[in-house]
Amino acid sequence: MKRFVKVIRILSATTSIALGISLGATSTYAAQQTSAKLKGDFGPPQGQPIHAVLTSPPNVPPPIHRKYPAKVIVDLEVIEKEMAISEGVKYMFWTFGGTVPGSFIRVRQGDTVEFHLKNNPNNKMPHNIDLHGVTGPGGGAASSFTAPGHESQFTFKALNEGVYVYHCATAPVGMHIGNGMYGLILVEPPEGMKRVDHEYYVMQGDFYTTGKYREKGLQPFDMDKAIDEKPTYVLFNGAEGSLTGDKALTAKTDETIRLFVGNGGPNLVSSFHVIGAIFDKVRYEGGSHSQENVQTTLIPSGGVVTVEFQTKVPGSYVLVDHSIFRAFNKGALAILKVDGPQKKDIYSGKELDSVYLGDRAQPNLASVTKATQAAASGTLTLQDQINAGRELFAGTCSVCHQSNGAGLPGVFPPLAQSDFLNSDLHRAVGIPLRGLTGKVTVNGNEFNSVMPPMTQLNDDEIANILTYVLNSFGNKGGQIGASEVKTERAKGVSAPTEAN
Ligand code: HEC
Ligand SMILES: [Cu+2]
Repeated sequence: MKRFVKVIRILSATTSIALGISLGATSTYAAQQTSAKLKGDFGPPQGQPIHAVLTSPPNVPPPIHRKYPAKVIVDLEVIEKEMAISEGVKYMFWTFGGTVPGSFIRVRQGDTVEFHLKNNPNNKMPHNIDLHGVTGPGGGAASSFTAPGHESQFTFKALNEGVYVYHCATAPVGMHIGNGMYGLILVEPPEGMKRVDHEYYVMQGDFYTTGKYREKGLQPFDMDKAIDEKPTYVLFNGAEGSLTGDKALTAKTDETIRLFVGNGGPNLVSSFHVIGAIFDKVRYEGGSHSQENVQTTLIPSGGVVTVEFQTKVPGSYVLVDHSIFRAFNKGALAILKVDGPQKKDIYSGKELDSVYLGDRAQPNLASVTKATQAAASGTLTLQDQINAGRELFAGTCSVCHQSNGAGLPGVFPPLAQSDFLNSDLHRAVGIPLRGLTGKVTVNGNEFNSVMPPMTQLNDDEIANILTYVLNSFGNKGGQIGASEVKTERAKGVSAPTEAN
Protein backbone atom coordinates (compact mmCIF):
# COMPACT_ATOMS: atom_id res chain seq x y z
CA MET A 1 0.00 0.00 0.00
CA LYS A 2 2.85 2.40 0.80
CA ARG A 3 4.20 1.90 -2.67
CA PHE A 4 0.88 2.86 -4.16
CA VAL A 5 0.86 6.14 -2.26
CA LYS A 6 4.26 6.86 -3.70
CA VAL A 7 3.06 6.19 -7.24
CA ILE A 8 0.21 8.61 -6.82
CA ARG A 9 2.57 11.25 -5.47
CA ILE A 10 4.97 10.88 -8.37
CA LEU A 11 2.04 11.06 -10.76
CA SER A 12 0.78 14.18 -9.10
CA ALA A 13 4.24 15.72 -9.20
CA THR A 14 4.71 15.03 -12.89
CA THR A 15 1.24 16.12 -13.82
CA SER A 16 1.58 19.39 -12.02
CA ILE A 17 4.57 20.03 -14.23
CA ALA A 18 2.51 19.24 -17.30
CA LEU A 19 0.05 21.72 -15.80
CA GLY A 20 -3.43 21.81 -17.09
CA ILE A 21 -3.29 18.42 -18.77
CA SER A 22 -6.16 16.28 -17.63
CA LEU A 23 -5.57 12.75 -16.41
CA GLY A 24 -9.15 12.11 -15.38
CA ALA A 25 -8.74 8.34 -15.06
CA THR A 26 -6.27 8.47 -12.19
CA SER A 27 -8.33 10.97 -10.24
CA THR A 28 -11.28 8.58 -9.79
CA TYR A 29 -8.84 5.83 -8.92
CA ALA A 30 -7.23 7.99 -6.24
CA ALA A 31 -10.65 8.91 -4.85
CA GLN A 32 -11.58 5.23 -4.42
CA GLN A 33 -8.37 4.59 -2.53
CA THR A 34 -9.07 7.12 0.20
CA SER A 35 -11.44 4.69 1.91
CA ALA A 36 -8.48 2.38 2.59
CA LYS A 37 -6.00 3.17 5.35
CA LEU A 38 -3.73 5.82 3.88
CA LYS A 39 -1.38 8.05 5.83
CA GLY A 40 -3.35 11.08 6.96
CA ASP A 41 -6.70 9.45 6.30
CA PHE A 42 -8.63 9.49 9.57
CA GLY A 43 -11.84 8.18 8.05
CA PRO A 44 -14.92 9.90 6.68
CA PRO A 45 -15.73 13.50 7.61
CA GLN A 46 -17.70 13.97 10.84
CA GLY A 47 -20.09 16.65 12.10
CA GLN A 48 -21.58 19.49 10.10
CA PRO A 49 -19.65 20.82 7.07
CA ILE A 50 -17.51 23.78 8.02
CA HIS A 51 -16.84 26.89 5.94
CA ALA A 52 -13.11 27.61 5.97
CA VAL A 53 -12.08 30.99 7.35
CA LEU A 54 -9.98 32.67 4.66
CA THR A 55 -7.71 35.58 5.50
CA SER A 56 -5.95 38.27 3.51
CA PRO A 57 -2.18 38.65 3.92
CA PRO A 58 -0.44 39.18 6.30
CA ASN A 59 -3.11 37.50 8.43
CA VAL A 60 -3.37 33.79 9.10
CA PRO A 61 -6.64 32.05 10.06
CA PRO A 62 -6.86 30.98 13.72
CA PRO A 63 -5.52 27.58 14.83
CA ILE A 64 -7.84 24.60 14.48
CA HIS A 65 -8.68 22.92 17.76
CA ARG A 66 -10.97 20.28 16.24
CA LYS A 67 -10.26 16.68 17.22
CA TYR A 68 -11.93 14.93 14.27
CA PRO A 69 -11.82 15.08 10.46
CA ALA A 70 -14.50 17.30 8.92
CA LYS A 71 -15.81 18.35 5.58
CA VAL A 72 -14.42 21.83 4.97
CA ILE A 73 -15.86 24.05 2.25
CA VAL A 74 -13.48 26.55 0.66
CA ASP A 75 -14.95 29.36 -1.43
CA LEU A 76 -12.33 31.20 -3.41
CA GLU A 77 -13.01 33.82 -6.05
CA VAL A 78 -10.58 34.88 -8.76
CA ILE A 79 -10.60 38.65 -9.25
CA GLU A 80 -8.61 40.53 -11.88
CA LYS A 81 -8.01 44.02 -10.58
CA GLU A 82 -5.80 47.06 -10.86
CA MET A 83 -3.78 47.83 -7.73
CA ALA A 84 -0.68 49.82 -6.84
CA ILE A 85 2.55 47.87 -7.22
CA SER A 86 4.59 50.86 -6.03
CA GLU A 87 3.87 54.52 -5.25
CA GLY A 88 2.23 55.97 -8.37
CA VAL A 89 2.62 52.70 -10.29
CA LYS A 90 -0.43 50.61 -11.18
CA TYR A 91 -0.54 47.02 -12.30
CA MET A 92 -3.37 44.75 -13.45
CA PHE A 93 -3.09 41.91 -10.94
CA TRP A 94 -4.86 38.57 -11.25
CA THR A 95 -5.73 37.43 -7.73
CA PHE A 96 -7.15 34.63 -5.65
CA GLY A 97 -9.56 36.45 -3.35
CA GLY A 98 -8.61 40.02 -4.30
CA THR A 99 -5.12 40.09 -2.78
CA VAL A 100 -1.56 39.15 -3.71
CA PRO A 101 -0.75 36.64 -2.38
CA GLY A 102 -4.21 35.06 -2.35
CA SER A 103 -6.35 34.20 0.68
CA PHE A 104 -4.68 31.98 3.27
CA ILE A 105 -6.47 28.64 3.68
CA ARG A 106 -6.15 26.53 6.84
CA VAL A 107 -7.43 22.98 7.23
CA ARG A 108 -6.62 19.92 9.36
CA GLN A 109 -4.87 16.81 8.11
CA GLY A 110 -7.51 14.23 7.19
CA ASP A 111 -10.14 16.87 6.34
CA THR A 112 -12.19 16.44 3.20
CA VAL A 113 -11.96 19.74 1.38
CA GLU A 114 -14.78 20.71 -0.97
CA PHE A 115 -13.20 23.39 -3.12
CA HIS A 116 -15.27 25.98 -4.98
CA LEU A 117 -13.38 28.13 -7.46
CA LYS A 118 -15.34 31.10 -8.80
CA ASN A 119 -14.17 33.21 -11.71
CA ASN A 120 -15.66 36.70 -11.37
CA PRO A 121 -17.89 37.60 -14.36
CA ASN A 122 -15.94 40.84 -14.93
CA ASN A 123 -12.72 38.91 -15.47
CA LYS A 124 -11.30 38.46 -18.94
CA MET A 125 -9.36 35.22 -18.57
CA PRO A 126 -10.11 31.63 -17.62
CA HIS A 127 -8.26 30.43 -14.49
CA ASN A 128 -7.80 27.31 -12.38
CA ILE A 129 -5.96 26.23 -9.24
CA ASP A 130 -3.18 23.75 -8.53
CA LEU A 131 -2.81 23.20 -4.79
CA HIS A 132 0.48 21.57 -3.86
CA GLY A 133 -1.31 20.10 -0.83
CA VAL A 134 -3.56 17.95 -3.03
CA THR A 135 -2.81 14.32 -3.82
CA GLY A 136 -4.24 13.99 -7.31
CA PRO A 137 -3.44 14.97 -10.87
CA GLY A 138 -2.58 18.58 -11.45
CA GLY A 139 -3.28 19.33 -7.79
CA GLY A 140 -6.81 20.15 -8.89
CA ALA A 141 -5.82 22.09 -12.00
CA ALA A 142 -7.77 20.15 -14.60
CA SER A 143 -10.87 19.85 -12.41
CA SER A 144 -10.95 23.54 -11.63
CA PHE A 145 -10.50 25.16 -15.06
CA THR A 146 -13.11 27.92 -14.93
CA ALA A 147 -14.26 30.51 -17.47
CA PRO A 148 -15.27 34.04 -16.36
CA GLY A 149 -18.73 33.96 -14.77
CA HIS A 150 -18.45 30.26 -13.90
CA GLU A 151 -17.75 28.19 -10.81
CA SER A 152 -15.95 24.83 -10.52
CA GLN A 153 -16.04 22.34 -7.70
CA PHE A 154 -13.76 19.44 -6.74
CA THR A 155 -13.04 17.59 -3.52
CA PHE A 156 -9.83 16.26 -2.03
CA LYS A 157 -8.67 14.73 1.21
CA ALA A 158 -5.75 16.58 2.80
CA LEU A 159 -3.49 13.58 3.41
CA ASN A 160 -0.17 15.27 4.15
CA GLU A 161 0.31 17.84 6.86
CA GLY A 162 2.48 20.86 6.07
CA VAL A 163 2.19 24.23 4.37
CA TYR A 164 1.75 24.30 0.63
CA VAL A 165 1.73 26.77 -2.23
CA TYR A 166 -1.28 27.02 -4.48
CA HIS A 167 -1.23 28.79 -7.82
CA CYS A 168 -3.04 29.19 -11.08
CA ALA A 169 -1.96 26.72 -13.75
CA THR A 170 -3.72 28.06 -16.81
CA ALA A 171 -1.59 28.67 -19.89
CA PRO A 172 0.51 30.73 -20.18
CA VAL A 173 1.21 29.53 -16.63
CA GLY A 174 4.14 31.86 -16.04
CA MET A 175 2.01 34.85 -16.88
CA HIS A 176 -0.81 33.84 -14.50
CA ILE A 177 1.67 33.30 -11.68
CA GLY A 178 3.62 36.42 -12.65
CA ASN A 179 0.42 38.44 -12.31
CA GLY A 180 0.04 37.37 -8.68
CA MET A 181 -1.93 34.13 -8.80
CA TYR A 182 -0.54 32.22 -5.81
CA GLY A 183 -1.13 31.73 -2.11
CA LEU A 184 -0.75 29.27 0.75
CA ILE A 185 -2.76 26.44 2.26
CA LEU A 186 -1.79 25.13 5.68
CA VAL A 187 -2.67 21.55 6.55
CA GLU A 188 -2.31 21.35 10.32
CA PRO A 189 -1.26 18.07 11.93
CA PRO A 190 -4.08 16.47 13.98
CA GLU A 191 -2.48 17.46 17.27
CA GLY A 192 -2.22 21.09 16.08
CA MET A 193 0.82 23.33 16.03
CA LYS A 194 2.77 24.73 18.95
CA ARG A 195 1.14 27.91 20.24
CA VAL A 196 2.92 31.15 19.29
CA ASP A 197 2.08 34.81 19.95
CA HIS A 198 1.88 35.84 16.28
CA GLU A 199 1.48 34.05 12.99
CA TYR A 200 2.00 36.06 9.81
CA TYR A 201 1.63 35.35 6.11
CA VAL A 202 4.30 36.71 3.78
CA MET A 203 4.90 35.67 0.19
CA GLN A 204 7.55 36.74 -2.25
CA GLY A 205 6.98 37.15 -5.96
CA ASP A 206 8.82 38.59 -8.96
CA PHE A 207 7.06 41.02 -11.32
CA TYR A 208 7.79 42.10 -14.87
CA THR A 209 6.65 45.49 -16.16
CA THR A 210 7.44 47.12 -19.47
CA GLY A 211 8.50 50.31 -17.69
CA LYS A 212 11.53 50.35 -15.43
CA TYR A 213 11.46 50.15 -11.64
CA ARG A 214 9.15 52.84 -10.20
CA GLU A 215 8.26 54.25 -13.61
CA LYS A 216 4.87 55.84 -12.99
CA GLY A 217 1.51 55.03 -14.51
CA LEU A 218 -0.23 51.78 -15.42
CA GLN A 219 2.45 49.27 -16.31
CA PRO A 220 1.69 46.26 -18.53
CA PHE A 221 3.19 42.79 -18.06
CA ASP A 222 6.43 42.27 -20.03
CA MET A 223 6.65 38.74 -21.41
CA ASP A 224 10.21 39.14 -22.71
CA LYS A 225 11.55 40.23 -19.32
CA ALA A 226 9.68 37.33 -17.72
CA ILE A 227 11.17 34.80 -20.10
CA ASP A 228 14.64 36.28 -19.53
CA GLU A 229 13.98 36.13 -15.76
CA LYS A 230 14.82 39.81 -15.37
CA PRO A 231 12.21 41.13 -12.93
CA THR A 232 11.45 44.82 -12.55
CA TYR A 233 10.14 44.22 -9.03
CA VAL A 234 10.77 41.57 -6.41
CA LEU A 235 8.16 42.02 -3.72
CA PHE A 236 6.73 40.72 -0.49
CA ASN A 237 2.93 40.63 -0.56
CA GLY A 238 2.49 42.06 -4.03
CA ALA A 239 3.41 45.71 -3.60
CA GLU A 240 6.32 47.84 -2.61
CA GLY A 241 5.61 49.08 0.90
CA SER A 242 2.91 46.47 1.57
CA LEU A 243 4.63 45.65 4.87
CA THR A 244 6.46 48.84 5.84
CA GLY A 245 5.55 52.04 7.66
CA ASP A 246 2.14 51.78 9.30
CA LYS A 247 1.58 48.45 7.52
CA ALA A 248 4.63 46.83 9.14
CA LEU A 249 4.19 43.54 10.97
CA THR A 250 4.14 44.12 14.73
CA ALA A 251 5.09 42.32 17.90
CA LYS A 252 6.22 43.01 21.43
CA THR A 253 9.48 41.96 22.99
CA ASP A 254 9.69 38.39 24.26
CA GLU A 255 6.97 37.19 21.93
CA THR A 256 7.20 34.19 19.67
CA ILE A 257 6.66 34.71 15.97
CA ARG A 258 5.83 32.20 13.29
CA LEU A 259 6.10 33.37 9.71
CA PHE A 260 4.72 31.33 6.86
CA VAL A 261 6.88 32.58 4.02
CA GLY A 262 6.01 31.40 0.55
CA ASN A 263 7.59 32.08 -2.78
CA GLY A 264 5.24 32.29 -5.74
CA GLY A 265 8.02 32.97 -8.21
CA PRO A 266 7.39 32.64 -11.13
CA ASN A 267 11.18 32.60 -11.54
CA LEU A 268 13.34 33.52 -8.58
CA VAL A 269 14.50 31.50 -5.60
CA SER A 270 14.50 33.55 -2.39
CA SER A 271 17.32 33.82 0.14
CA PHE A 272 15.00 34.79 2.95
CA HIS A 273 16.60 36.64 5.84
CA VAL A 274 15.48 38.86 8.70
CA ILE A 275 18.09 41.50 9.46
CA GLY A 276 18.86 41.33 13.17
CA ALA A 277 17.12 38.06 13.96
CA ILE A 278 18.15 34.43 13.97
CA PHE A 279 15.52 31.82 13.22
CA ASP A 280 15.29 29.47 16.19
CA LYS A 281 13.56 26.95 13.97
CA VAL A 282 12.99 26.60 10.23
CA ARG A 283 10.77 24.01 8.63
CA TYR A 284 12.56 24.21 5.32
CA GLU A 285 10.69 23.55 2.08
CA GLY A 286 7.55 23.44 4.22
CA GLY A 287 8.44 19.84 5.13
CA SER A 288 8.45 18.04 8.45
CA HIS A 289 12.15 18.29 9.21
CA SER A 290 13.39 21.36 10.91
CA GLN A 291 16.69 23.08 11.24
CA GLU A 292 17.74 25.31 14.13
CA ASN A 293 19.68 28.59 14.46
CA VAL A 294 19.36 29.58 10.82
CA GLN A 295 20.36 33.01 9.47
CA THR A 296 19.14 32.77 5.86
CA THR A 297 16.92 30.11 4.37
CA LEU A 298 16.21 29.26 0.76
CA ILE A 299 12.66 29.26 -0.49
CA PRO A 300 12.27 27.62 -3.88
CA SER A 301 9.87 29.05 -6.40
CA GLY A 302 6.64 27.23 -5.62
CA GLY A 303 7.83 26.45 -2.09
CA VAL A 304 7.30 27.61 1.49
CA VAL A 305 9.20 27.76 4.74
CA THR A 306 7.90 28.15 8.26
CA VAL A 307 10.29 30.14 10.42
CA GLU A 308 10.00 30.69 14.16
CA PHE A 309 11.90 33.09 16.33
CA GLN A 310 11.61 35.21 19.42
CA THR A 311 11.63 38.99 19.51
CA LYS A 312 14.05 39.75 22.30
CA VAL A 313 15.20 43.30 21.56
CA PRO A 314 12.90 46.16 20.46
CA GLY A 315 13.40 47.84 17.10
CA SER A 316 12.74 47.43 13.42
CA TYR A 317 13.64 44.10 11.86
CA VAL A 318 13.88 44.07 8.11
CA LEU A 319 12.72 41.08 6.10
CA VAL A 320 14.68 40.79 2.87
CA ASP A 321 15.62 38.55 0.04
CA HIS A 322 19.36 38.55 0.78
CA SER A 323 20.09 38.61 -2.95
CA ILE A 324 20.31 42.16 -1.79
CA PHE A 325 19.81 44.28 -4.90
CA ARG A 326 16.32 42.80 -4.90
CA ALA A 327 15.73 44.27 -1.46
CA PHE A 328 17.04 47.77 -1.99
CA ASN A 329 16.47 48.24 -5.70
CA LYS A 330 13.51 46.04 -6.56
CA GLY A 331 11.36 46.26 -3.44
CA ALA A 332 11.86 42.93 -1.59
CA LEU A 333 11.73 44.48 1.83
CA ALA A 334 9.31 44.28 4.74
CA ILE A 335 9.47 45.37 8.35
CA LEU A 336 8.64 43.70 11.64
CA LYS A 337 8.35 46.36 14.30
CA VAL A 338 9.02 45.15 17.81
CA ASP A 339 7.98 47.33 20.74
CA GLY A 340 9.06 46.92 24.31
CA PRO A 341 11.64 47.93 26.90
CA GLN A 342 15.29 48.11 25.86
CA LYS A 343 17.47 45.11 26.60
CA LYS A 344 20.86 46.72 26.77
CA ASP A 345 22.48 43.52 28.00
CA ILE A 346 21.57 41.80 24.72
CA TYR A 347 21.97 44.75 22.38
CA SER A 348 23.40 48.13 23.25
CA GLY A 349 21.28 50.48 21.18
CA LYS A 350 21.09 52.66 18.04
CA GLU A 351 18.46 51.11 15.84
CA LEU A 352 18.71 50.65 12.12
CA ASP A 353 18.67 54.11 10.67
CA SER A 354 17.41 55.83 7.58
CA VAL A 355 20.75 55.63 5.79
CA TYR A 356 20.46 51.89 5.70
CA LEU A 357 16.83 51.75 4.70
CA GLY A 358 16.65 54.78 2.46
CA ASP A 359 13.14 55.64 1.40
CA ARG A 360 11.83 52.17 2.27
CA ALA A 361 11.66 53.10 5.93
CA GLN A 362 9.20 55.93 5.51
CA PRO A 363 6.04 55.81 7.58
CA ASN A 364 3.91 56.30 4.49
CA LEU A 365 3.58 58.36 1.38
CA ALA A 366 0.06 59.66 1.92
CA SER A 367 1.00 63.29 1.40
CA VAL A 368 2.81 62.36 -1.82
CA THR A 369 -0.35 60.71 -3.09
CA LYS A 370 -2.37 63.76 -2.04
CA ALA A 371 -0.05 66.09 -3.96
CA THR A 372 -0.18 63.87 -7.05
CA GLN A 373 -3.98 63.94 -6.97
CA ALA A 374 -4.10 67.68 -6.31
CA ALA A 375 -1.74 68.32 -9.22
CA ALA A 376 -3.94 66.26 -11.50
CA SER A 377 -7.07 68.17 -10.49
CA GLY A 378 -5.33 71.56 -10.65
CA THR A 379 -5.70 72.35 -6.92
CA LEU A 380 -2.08 71.90 -5.85
CA THR A 381 -1.02 74.37 -3.14
CA LEU A 382 2.41 75.42 -1.92
CA GLN A 383 1.67 73.57 1.32
CA ASP A 384 0.78 70.34 -0.56
CA GLN A 385 4.12 70.55 -2.33
CA ILE A 386 6.02 71.17 0.89
CA ASN A 387 4.32 68.23 2.64
CA ALA A 388 4.99 65.84 -0.20
CA GLY A 389 8.52 67.18 -0.64
CA ARG A 390 9.27 66.59 3.04
CA GLU A 391 8.48 62.87 2.78
CA LEU A 392 10.32 62.44 -0.51
CA PHE A 393 13.34 64.35 0.81
CA ALA A 394 13.46 62.04 3.85
CA GLY A 395 13.76 59.03 1.60
CA THR A 396 15.89 60.40 -1.21
CA CYS A 397 18.10 63.35 -0.33
CA SER A 398 18.54 63.06 3.45
CA VAL A 399 20.78 60.03 3.05
CA CYS A 400 23.53 62.42 1.93
CA HIS A 401 22.41 65.93 2.78
CA GLN A 402 21.06 64.83 6.21
CA SER A 403 17.51 65.31 7.41
CA ASN A 404 18.24 68.83 8.72
CA GLY A 405 19.85 69.79 5.40
CA ALA A 406 23.21 70.46 7.09
CA GLY A 407 25.18 68.02 4.92
CA LEU A 408 28.44 66.49 6.11
CA PRO A 409 31.57 68.67 6.23
CA GLY A 410 33.88 67.99 3.29
CA VAL A 411 31.59 65.31 1.86
CA PHE A 412 28.04 66.50 1.22
CA PRO A 413 27.35 70.23 0.88
CA PRO A 414 24.62 71.79 3.00
CA LEU A 415 21.25 72.63 1.52
CA ALA A 416 20.47 74.67 4.65
CA GLN A 417 21.07 78.35 3.91
CA SER A 418 23.13 77.33 0.89
CA ASP A 419 24.26 80.43 -1.02
CA PHE A 420 24.81 78.22 -4.08
CA LEU A 421 21.21 77.02 -4.00
CA ASN A 422 19.60 80.32 -3.12
CA SER A 423 21.51 82.32 -5.73
CA ASP A 424 19.98 80.48 -8.70
CA LEU A 425 16.76 78.55 -8.14
CA HIS A 426 16.50 77.49 -11.75
CA ARG A 427 19.94 75.94 -11.82
CA ALA A 428 18.75 73.82 -8.88
CA VAL A 429 16.12 72.16 -11.08
CA GLY A 430 18.83 70.51 -13.16
CA ILE A 431 20.69 69.08 -10.15
CA PRO A 432 18.36 66.19 -9.18
CA LEU A 433 17.68 65.58 -12.89
CA ARG A 434 21.29 65.25 -14.02
CA GLY A 435 23.27 65.01 -10.82
CA LEU A 436 26.20 67.31 -10.08
CA THR A 437 29.96 66.91 -10.53
CA GLY A 438 33.02 69.09 -10.29
CA LYS A 439 34.04 71.75 -7.79
CA VAL A 440 31.28 73.55 -6.01
CA THR A 441 31.63 76.19 -3.32
CA VAL A 442 28.85 76.39 -0.78
CA ASN A 443 28.99 79.01 1.96
CA GLY A 444 32.73 79.40 1.46
CA ASN A 445 33.53 75.67 1.64
CA GLU A 446 34.66 73.78 -1.41
CA PHE A 447 33.26 70.37 -2.38
CA ASN A 448 34.50 68.28 -5.28
CA SER A 449 32.46 65.17 -5.45
CA VAL A 450 29.66 63.49 -7.37
CA MET A 451 25.94 63.61 -6.81
CA PRO A 452 24.28 60.89 -8.93
CA PRO A 453 21.15 61.81 -10.91
CA MET A 454 17.95 60.94 -9.06
CA THR A 455 16.47 59.05 -12.02
CA GLN A 456 13.69 57.48 -9.99
CA LEU A 457 11.97 60.83 -9.40
CA ASN A 458 9.35 62.20 -11.76
CA ASP A 459 8.70 65.88 -12.51
CA ASP A 460 6.12 66.31 -9.73
CA GLU A 461 8.42 64.74 -7.19
CA ILE A 462 11.43 66.88 -8.09
CA ALA A 463 9.29 70.02 -8.02
CA ASN A 464 7.92 69.08 -4.60
CA ILE A 465 11.31 68.22 -3.11
CA LEU A 466 12.90 71.46 -4.31
CA THR A 467 9.93 73.49 -3.09
CA TYR A 468 10.26 71.82 0.30
CA VAL A 469 14.01 72.55 0.43
CA LEU A 470 13.54 76.19 -0.57
CA ASN A 471 10.97 76.65 2.19
CA SER A 472 12.95 74.85 4.89
CA PHE A 473 16.29 74.99 6.68
CA GLY A 474 16.39 78.81 6.70
CA ASN A 475 16.35 79.07 2.90
CA LYS A 476 14.78 82.04 1.17
CA GLY A 477 11.56 80.44 -0.05
CA GLY A 478 10.24 79.97 -3.56
CA GLN A 479 8.19 77.50 -5.55
CA ILE A 480 9.13 75.17 -8.37
CA GLY A 481 6.41 73.79 -10.64
CA ALA A 482 6.40 70.42 -12.38
CA SER A 483 6.18 72.17 -15.75
CA GLU A 484 9.52 73.84 -15.13
CA VAL A 485 11.10 70.46 -14.34
CA LYS A 486 9.51 69.07 -17.47
CA THR A 487 11.00 71.83 -19.62
CA GLU A 488 14.40 71.25 -18.05
CA ARG A 489 14.14 67.48 -18.54
CA ALA A 490 13.29 68.01 -22.21
CA LYS A 491 16.70 69.64 -22.67
CA GLY A 492 18.22 66.24 -21.93
CA VAL A 493 19.36 64.52 -18.78
CA SER A 494 22.40 62.58 -19.97
CA ALA A 495 25.24 64.94 -19.02
CA PRO A 496 25.57 65.88 -15.35
CA THR A 497 25.29 69.51 -14.37
CA GLU A 498 28.72 71.12 -14.07
CA ALA A 499 29.03 72.96 -10.81
CA ASN A 500 30.88 75.95 -12.22
C1 HEC B 1 24.32 60.09 -2.86
C2 HEC B 1 24.40 61.35 -2.15
C3 HEC B 1 23.47 62.46 -2.58
C4 HEC B 1 22.11 62.43 -2.69
C5 HEC B 1 21.20 61.23 -2.45
C6 HEC B 1 21.69 63.74 -3.06
N1 HEC B 1 22.77 64.56 -3.18
FE1 HEC B 1 22.74 66.53 -3.65
N2 HEC B 1 24.75 66.57 -3.62
C7 HEC B 1 25.58 65.51 -3.31
C8 HEC B 1 26.96 65.90 -3.53
C9 HEC B 1 28.17 65.02 -3.28
C10 HEC B 1 26.93 67.22 -3.99
C11 HEC B 1 28.13 68.04 -4.40
C12 HEC B 1 28.52 67.65 -5.82
C13 HEC B 1 29.83 68.28 -6.29
O1 HEC B 1 30.79 68.28 -5.53
O2 HEC B 1 29.86 68.74 -7.45
C14 HEC B 1 25.53 67.63 -4.01
C15 HEC B 1 25.08 68.88 -4.35
C16 HEC B 1 23.76 69.31 -4.31
C17 HEC B 1 23.31 70.66 -4.52
C18 HEC B 1 24.17 71.88 -4.83
C19 HEC B 1 25.01 72.26 -3.67
C20 HEC B 1 24.27 72.85 -2.51
O3 HEC B 1 24.53 72.39 -1.39
O4 HEC B 1 23.41 73.71 -2.68
C21 HEC B 1 21.96 70.66 -4.41
C22 HEC B 1 21.02 71.84 -4.55
C23 HEC B 1 21.57 69.31 -4.13
N3 HEC B 1 22.70 68.52 -4.06
C24 HEC B 1 20.25 68.88 -3.96
C25 HEC B 1 19.89 67.57 -3.75
C26 HEC B 1 18.52 67.13 -3.68
C27 HEC B 1 17.30 68.03 -3.77
C28 HEC B 1 18.56 65.79 -3.49
C29 HEC B 1 17.38 64.84 -3.42
C30 HEC B 1 16.52 64.82 -4.56
C31 HEC B 1 19.94 65.40 -3.45
N4 HEC B 1 20.72 66.49 -3.61
C32 HEC B 1 20.38 64.10 -3.25
C33 HEC B 1 25.18 64.25 -2.91
C34 HEC B 1 23.87 63.81 -2.90
CU1 LIG C 1 -5.04 32.28 -13.81
